[in-house]
Amino acid sequence: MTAFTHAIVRPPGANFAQGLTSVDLGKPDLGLALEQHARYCAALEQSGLVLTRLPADDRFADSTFVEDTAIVTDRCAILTRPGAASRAGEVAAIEPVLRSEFERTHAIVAPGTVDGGDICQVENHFFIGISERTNAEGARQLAAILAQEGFTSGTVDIREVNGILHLKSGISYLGDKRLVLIDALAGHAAFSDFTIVRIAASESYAANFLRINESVIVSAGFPQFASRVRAFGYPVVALDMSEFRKMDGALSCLSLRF
Ligand code: CIR
Repeated sequence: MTAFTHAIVRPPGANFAQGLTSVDLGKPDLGLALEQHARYCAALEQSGLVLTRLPADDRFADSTFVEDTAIVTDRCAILTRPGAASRAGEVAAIEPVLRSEFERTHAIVAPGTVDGGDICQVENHFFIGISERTNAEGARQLAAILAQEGFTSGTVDIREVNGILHLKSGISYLGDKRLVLIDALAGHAAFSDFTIVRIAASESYAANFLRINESVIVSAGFPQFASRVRAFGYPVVALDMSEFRKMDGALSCLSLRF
């Protein structure tokens, strides 16, 4: 399992509620979102990570979802080119930080688009989701960069999978060869080498979680999944993500971990 020592985070800004969303869960409460973000940062620190805390950036309503702007690995960082026009400027805003933290950076270029939320790392392999945000050309460029850095990769087309924005809305790696998947992805040939942990349809939001060093950080409110993770022997930390969920966000979206 990849060991993590650092994470980059950015709190939501004053216009957080004006960001993109495809769900109908009401407007987020900024005060509560900031509290939830603070608890998220504390949980990352308790898992052993040193945080780089960027200031809120009111130019971009979705900029708290820093995960989409880059793919960070133990060898390099890859700047993405987000698929939503309103988010394009977020990459330039984070680029200086990534250039200072990483010796080597690469970038996805037009006409490729990639959102970091579509990229799921499992040891030295990357699953690349083709979605409404990540196109085939972006996936091709990313696969070539990853190969150059000594990683393998493969694509998973999620355009026909209902209810998920990004690949990682439906899949996370628990470690020890266990992949947690929503039902719609469980039969995909790309995952046949893994022990599949299926997530109940009623708990599908919980499919996005964070395994950080020894801990597993899950979204609060999904007791079946939390008890399964505990039964595997991992310590579980549950965080309320209600305000980020209203904007299509989940645990992984709020940080870049390396
Ligand atoms: C968006 O639609 O781009 C944001 N409102 C949510 C992004 C969530 N990011 C992620 O899953 N990595």
